[in-house]
Amino acid sequence: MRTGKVFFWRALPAIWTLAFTAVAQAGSLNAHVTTPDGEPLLAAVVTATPAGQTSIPAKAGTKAVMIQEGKQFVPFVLPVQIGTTVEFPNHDPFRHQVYSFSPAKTFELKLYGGSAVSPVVFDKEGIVPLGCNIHDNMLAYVYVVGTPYFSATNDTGEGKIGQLPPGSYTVKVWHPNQKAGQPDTRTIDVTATGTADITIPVELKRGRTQRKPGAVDETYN
Ligand SMILES: [Cu+2]
Repeated sequence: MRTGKVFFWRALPAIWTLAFTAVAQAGSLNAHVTTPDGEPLLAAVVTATPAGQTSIPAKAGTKAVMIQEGKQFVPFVLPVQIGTTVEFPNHDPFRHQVYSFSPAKTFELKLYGGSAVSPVVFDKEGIVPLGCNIHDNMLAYVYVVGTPYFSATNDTGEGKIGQLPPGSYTVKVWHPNQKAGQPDTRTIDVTATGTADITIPVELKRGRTQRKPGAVDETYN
């Protein structure tokens, strides 16, 4: 017993070194996205792109899910990395017919219920607004990004990105109701152990409010 204790204390520095080596390879980014008035902005997408890189494709087999439930898409904004396969399960007891006319991905799913529908591969960066031919109020966005480092903000406006290898990154924020033409990128340096904490104000289009998930946004037409 005594020997075991002595061994533990002697080994302690080595244990600490191992623990820190394991976690010290990556930093993180904690972005706070707000309106110009300081209100937290939910459903904004924060991306961090390593300096000098563009259009990094997702690993083969990367999947994401856009649900239809209560005549709504869930989530309202789904960020995915280029090359991701998205499934569109219908949790409602009636059918939906999902489509997009966007240049980044034009598609139309046949009228379907349950999971009886083919997944869609998003192979081009950009904004893909989704609609339903049966329910005009249904609206959501797939936002296709060219980096593995992204996050959608929660209801406190926070977008957290972990596992960032040390280096320089271009940070960008996007929101569907964002006013055009505002400077929306900045450069940050991520260290091996640190968290980069930044606040990004986003101006919304005139008359547009931020949409709460689960509510129909009457201001968006
Ligand atoms: Cu529908």
